[in-house]
Amino acid sequence: MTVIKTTPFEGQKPGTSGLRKTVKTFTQPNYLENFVQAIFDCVPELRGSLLVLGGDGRFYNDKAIHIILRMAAANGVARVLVGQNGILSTPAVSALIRKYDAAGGIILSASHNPGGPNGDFGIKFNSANGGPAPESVTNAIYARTQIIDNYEILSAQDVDLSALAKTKMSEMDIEIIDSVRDYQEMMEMLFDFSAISNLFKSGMTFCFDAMHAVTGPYAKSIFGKLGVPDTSLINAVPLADFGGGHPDPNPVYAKALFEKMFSEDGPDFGAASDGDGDRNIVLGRKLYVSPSDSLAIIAANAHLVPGYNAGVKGIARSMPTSRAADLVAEKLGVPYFETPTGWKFFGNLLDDGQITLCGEESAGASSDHIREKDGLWAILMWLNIVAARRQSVVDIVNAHWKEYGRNYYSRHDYEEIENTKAESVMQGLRDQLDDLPGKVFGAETISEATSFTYKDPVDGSTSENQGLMVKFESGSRFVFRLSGTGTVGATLRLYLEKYEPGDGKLDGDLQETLAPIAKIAAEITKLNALTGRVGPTTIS
Ligand code: G16
Repeated sequence: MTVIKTTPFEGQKPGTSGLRKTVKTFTQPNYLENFVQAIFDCVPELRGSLLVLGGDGRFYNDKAIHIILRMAAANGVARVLVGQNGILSTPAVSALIRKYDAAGGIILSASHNPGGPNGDFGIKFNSANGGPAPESVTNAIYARTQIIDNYEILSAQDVDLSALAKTKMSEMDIEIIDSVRDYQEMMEMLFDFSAISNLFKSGMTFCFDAMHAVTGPYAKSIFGKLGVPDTSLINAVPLADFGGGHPDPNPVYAKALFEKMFSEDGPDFGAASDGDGDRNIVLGRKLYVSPSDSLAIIAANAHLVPGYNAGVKGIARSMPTSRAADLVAEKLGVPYFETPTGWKFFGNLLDDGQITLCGEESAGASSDHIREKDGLWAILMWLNIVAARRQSVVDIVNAHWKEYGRNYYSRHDYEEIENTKAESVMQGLRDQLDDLPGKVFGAETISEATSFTYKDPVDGSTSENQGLMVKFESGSRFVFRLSGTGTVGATLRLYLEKYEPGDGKLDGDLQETLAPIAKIAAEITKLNALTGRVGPTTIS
């Protein structure tokens, strides 16, 4: 074991989901090592315990795994489960931590950010409950990185990650495990695989886009078992640079899938997942189900699925996610919660048994089966609901809107703008919050304008400055927030929502319907002038 002297790097503060930086930043000597040592220093429970380790297969994944294994051995970890070829999706890591009572897991991923030598890399630590480390832990890790002066590492040969085998590195046991098996077993427990495979037997056409990211092998195995032909799975081979694309399942980056689904003879059911397999989107013929609606529809139909036939205890959504799921919770008579953006904020509610389902506008949904969002789980949930209701995705969405009303919803992203410009938009709005209520803009009157603060109902901790929200008397609203996952400049997100009751106009054009709210948001914040942009870079 060698103790290497090091000096702190600035900016090793985990964002919305772990530390994400460019590959160039991560591959500087000692950069990864400092952060990993900070994890071992701040989570002493890892000494003598089990650690789960894997990533989404992006560039630098394997090299980072070899470094972390040598550091884990030097820091007294007893045993490590590593996904074959270093591959584990984020939900699979969460499931493994829980199943094998690990003290935690390290996931190497920058999620939906692009990969390759000129792309991004990332590292996240998940705690013993399987979920992203809470802010108390990530803050401690950051503080440690700012004073770190050495790290511990073993001199050892690289382990063969390609063969399923047990081996040792000094005193530490290492097991290279099948990346898919445990996760698939869990899915087979939760869902009615025979009902879903009957759907495919009866001729339902399907397309899943793995975006050359981690879910390729999971999809091949799980959908293969359901009788889906390989030709229905596109971009299913994980590549270190995701084939040059952004593994972000949205209309811009999953263009091939959207074109297929919106074509004249497109498939009945479309879906995609992201870099590390925690996000999902679902599409019907010529219909993209917004993630906010997806959560609501899953919640309204969960009782039809074997793993959830006991009913839903409660539902949580992140603040910028639409209120569609709240309406379902109200009807079911169960509690619902509004949390800040970031999966870690659902952890306490799930651990405390207050909620069964949770989700976010950023293409994330999951349940209490693990402590991460879970892309393939959400897609299987939809398939099971389609099988149980014997209705298409399009019919299910339309029936839902008729029953609950439609929350028209869209997110406008202003990407890679200068930090100072993004901050001036936020500060400008923050300064006006007290004066906005009562102001009239065309047909809309502002009823409330706040900076979102969350008080965790389980541990009482408070998280401030979690986005700026402006609500109207009509029930419409807009939210501004700065992304916590980007690596270049700032990304300003504008979330737009307008509610239309079930007997109102449910088939309006999404962007046209939301245009008046977008216009008010731009007017109040002087958005175009302050950002120097004429419009958003991505609309989803
Ligand atoms: C991460 C978190 C999500 C969160 C999203 C928001 O997603 O895990 O809980 O909703 O970031 O991103 P931003 O801060 O850019 O709006 P992922 O899939 O990138 O890990």
